[in-house]
Amino acid sequence: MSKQSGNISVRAALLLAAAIYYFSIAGTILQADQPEPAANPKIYNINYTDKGFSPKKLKIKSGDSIRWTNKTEMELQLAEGSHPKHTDCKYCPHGNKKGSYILIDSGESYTFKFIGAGATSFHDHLLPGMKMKVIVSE
Ligand SMILES: [Cu+2]
Repeated sequence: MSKQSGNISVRAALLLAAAIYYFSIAGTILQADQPEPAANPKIYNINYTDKGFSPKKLKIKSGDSIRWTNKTEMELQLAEGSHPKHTDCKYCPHGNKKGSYILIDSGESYTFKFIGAGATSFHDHLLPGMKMKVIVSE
């Protein structure tokens, strides 16, 4: 092996080491700057029938969504919080104006994404006995 080719392979090894170091540092910085991605956010289906919500209790993670589908012949007035005001809602998809709700017509669906841990409840504002619970973990 000549002296020159020896120098080239040392240089190449140094460049490679520098590149590995640079990308490992860059990777660390990028990871630190980005918010932790939700691990595989999911969409959970809730059917609303004449018997009420199904399932009636759901445990999900922050970043997951619920899709309610109204399978009744009536409209569903989906409300979070205590009937009739709904102003104590935690996620407040309908806002937190007194008596506000999400209108889901017969055969239609509505999807909402939950951000942040907490426990809450939903009901049909027209039939407030029809209730369900949602528990959201981090
Ligand atoms: Cu209500």
